[in-house]
Amino acid sequence: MKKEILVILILAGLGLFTPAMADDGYRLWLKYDQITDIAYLKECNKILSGVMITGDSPVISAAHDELIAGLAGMTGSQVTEVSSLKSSGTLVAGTFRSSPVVASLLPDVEPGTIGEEGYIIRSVTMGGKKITVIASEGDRGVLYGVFHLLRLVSMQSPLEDLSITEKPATVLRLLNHWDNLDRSVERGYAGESVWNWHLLPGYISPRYRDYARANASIGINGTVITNVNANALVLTPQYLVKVAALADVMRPYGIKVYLTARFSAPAETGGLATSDPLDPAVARWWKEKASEIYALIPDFGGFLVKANSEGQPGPQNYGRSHADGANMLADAVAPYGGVGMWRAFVYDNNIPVDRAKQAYNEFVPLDGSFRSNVLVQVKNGAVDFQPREPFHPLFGAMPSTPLMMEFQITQEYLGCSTHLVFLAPLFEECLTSDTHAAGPGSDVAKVIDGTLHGHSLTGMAGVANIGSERNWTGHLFGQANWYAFGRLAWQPSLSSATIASEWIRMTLTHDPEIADGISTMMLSSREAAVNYMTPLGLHHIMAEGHHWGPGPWVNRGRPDWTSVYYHRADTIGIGFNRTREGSDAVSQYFPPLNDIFNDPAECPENMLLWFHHVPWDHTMKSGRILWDEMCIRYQEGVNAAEVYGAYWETLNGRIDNAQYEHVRQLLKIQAREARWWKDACLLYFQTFSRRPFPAGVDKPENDLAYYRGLRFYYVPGI
Ligand code: GCW
Repeated sequence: MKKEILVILILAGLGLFTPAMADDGYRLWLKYDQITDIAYLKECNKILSGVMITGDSPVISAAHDELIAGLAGMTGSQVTEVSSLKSSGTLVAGTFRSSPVVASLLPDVEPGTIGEEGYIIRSVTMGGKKITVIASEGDRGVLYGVFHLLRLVSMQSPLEDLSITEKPATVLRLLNHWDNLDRSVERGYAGESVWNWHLLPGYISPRYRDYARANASIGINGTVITNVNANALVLTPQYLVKVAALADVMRPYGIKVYLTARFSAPAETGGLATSDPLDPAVARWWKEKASEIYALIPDFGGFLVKANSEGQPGPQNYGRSHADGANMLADAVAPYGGVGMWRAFVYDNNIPVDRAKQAYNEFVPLDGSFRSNVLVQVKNGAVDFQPREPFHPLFGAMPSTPLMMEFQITQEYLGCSTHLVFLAPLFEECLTSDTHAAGPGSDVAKVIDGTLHGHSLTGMAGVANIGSERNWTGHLFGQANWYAFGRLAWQPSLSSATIASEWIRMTLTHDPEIADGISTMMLSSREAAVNYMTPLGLHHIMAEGHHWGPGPWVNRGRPDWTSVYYHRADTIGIGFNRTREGSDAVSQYFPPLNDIFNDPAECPENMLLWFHHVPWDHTMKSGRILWDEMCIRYQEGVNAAEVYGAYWETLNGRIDNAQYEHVRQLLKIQAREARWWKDACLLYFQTFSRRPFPAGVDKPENDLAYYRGLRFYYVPGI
C-alpha cells in the first residue's frame, strides 16, 4: 500500500478527513462550513479578500461579527480587515450616513429610496479596483445585507456581478410563540420553550443570541414571546425584568420584543374591580403599564391580544366591542410608537351556524373604527390552520384596517414535528389567492403588504415551531418552515421552489442532483399530507384535544369542536354545505368567487367538500365518482409518503450521517401514520358511502373499531 493512501485511511478512520458528518442541526441554515468546491473558494477569496465595515452601533457590531465569522468559516482562513480601498477584492459595508466610502461608491442612489431595512449589494469598479458594496440607510439594512451576502456564499452563488436591491414588503415580520411561563408550549412539538423564565434575567442562554441571529438572517424583526392564551403574570415587575433581558439580546439583531396582553390583567393582577376598556381607571392602568414597560424596554413592540375567543377574556365580557378593546390598548402604547395586534380568531361561547363565518361577521362591521396603530391579525383560513383551507374571507373585506397575516409554522394539524411537510406551498397558495376585492389581481399578498388599500402599517406573523430541542424544531425539515416563513414575510412573492432551493443548499447539500430530489420531495409534501389527511376540501377531522392523528368520528362536546360538524357525512354524501342554500359562507367572498364557490361544477375540486355536501356518486373531473376519488386521494397520499422514505434511503452516505438517519426514521413514522390516516378515515366514511374500495386502494390493516379504540396519553403540545 502506498504511504499516502495509508495516511488517508488513518485520517478517515480518525474522522479527520471527511467533512463534519454528524450535524446535530443546531446551526440551522447558518452553518458556514468550509467551501469544498475549489474553484468557488478561489472566486470567494478573490472577490472578498478584505472587509471594511463601518459604524459602531450594536447592530453594526452584530453584522461585523457575523460577516467575519461567516467568511472565515466558509473560506477556511482569517478575514483581513482593511481601513481603506487599497486593493481589489474589498467588501465594503455600511450606511450612506456613516460611511462616506459607501456613499461615494453608489452615487446614483437617491436618499430615502432604500429605507432603514432595505439594502443594496453591488459589484462596482473604482479606480480599476473591484469592490463589493453592501449599503443601506439604516444599520439593520446593513445587517440584512450581510446575511444576504453570506447566503450567496453559502449557496455558492456567483459573486462577480452583483446588483441586488432588496426592501421588505411588510413592516412587521414576527414570530408568535405560544409559549407559557412554565415553559410548556401550546402546540409545540420541539421540547420546552426556548425561554428559560426561571433562570432569566440572571442567565442568558447562548441560544437567545443564536435565535436572534437566525431570525435576523431571514428578516424577522420581532417576536411575541408569550402565548396568546395569555398569563397576566408576564406583565408584573418580576417578569418584566426577564422580558427586558431577552429584549437586550434581541436588539442588536434588529428584533423587537412584544407581549401578549391578557385582557383581564387590570382586575387579575392590578387590583381593579373591572377590566372594562371604557372604564377610565382601566385605561389608566394600561397606560401606566405601558410606561413601566417602556422604561425597561424602550423599543418594546407592543401587544398581541386574543380576546373573546376560546374562553379568553375580552371587551365583550363588558358589553364592549373588539374595537373598544383594541383601541384602549393601542392608545396605551401609541406615545412610544408601539402597536396593538388584535386577533380575528374569534370563537365565542355561542355555537354559530357556521364557525367559518364568525370572524367576518364580527369584524367587517368594525372596519374603520380602529386606531391607526392597530392591526387585525387574521389566520390564513377561516377555520383553523387546516392542511388546506380557502383564504380567509376577511382579506380584502376590511379596506380601512391593516390586516396582518397569521400563518402557523408549528404543525398542529400537519403531523406535529414528525411529518415532513414543507409549508411554503401552503403559504404561497394563500398569498397568491385573488380576493377580487378591488377587481382581478387583488391578491391576498397585496392586502398584507398594504398596496391594495394603501396601508403603510403592515405585517405577517408565524406561530413558531421552535423549542428547546437541540435542532430547534424537532424535525430537521421543520427548520425549512421557519426559514420559509421569514423569507415570505420579507418578500411574499418569492416562490416555494426558490425558498426550498436556498434552504437545501445551506442546510443539506450542494450536489445539484440531490438538491433537486429533495426539493421535489419538499414541494410535493404538503399536497401529500392533504391527500392522506383531508383531501378534496375535508377539514377538522383530527383526533380530539391533541389534534394528532385521525378522528373523523369525534362527535362529543361542543358541536363546532367535533369532526362530524365539519364533514357532515351521511348516506347521501359528504361535505359542509356553505352555499347560498346552506350556511351561505360563500357570500363572504367577493364576486366572482362567491358564484364560483357556490357552484359545485365550478368550485375547485381541492375545496369541493369545504363548500358543498356532495353525493357519493357525484362524477369528478377524473371521471371517477366522489367515493372512489376520495379513496384514491388517500392512497396517493400514502404512496407519496412511502416514496419519500424510499428516496431518502438512496441518500445514505451522500449527505451528513446524522441528518440522514434522523430524517430516515421520521419518514418511516410518517409513512406509517399516513396509512393510519387513510385506513381510519376510509373505514369510517365507508360506513356512510356503503361502497367498496376501488382498485388500487390497499386493504386497511385493521378494522374501524381498532382505530376508534386507540388512545394516546401525553401527546405533546397541549
Ligand atoms: O388552533 C387553535 C389551537 C389552540 C390555539 C388557537 C388560537 C393558542 O388548537 O391551541 O390557542 O387555535 O389560535 O388561538
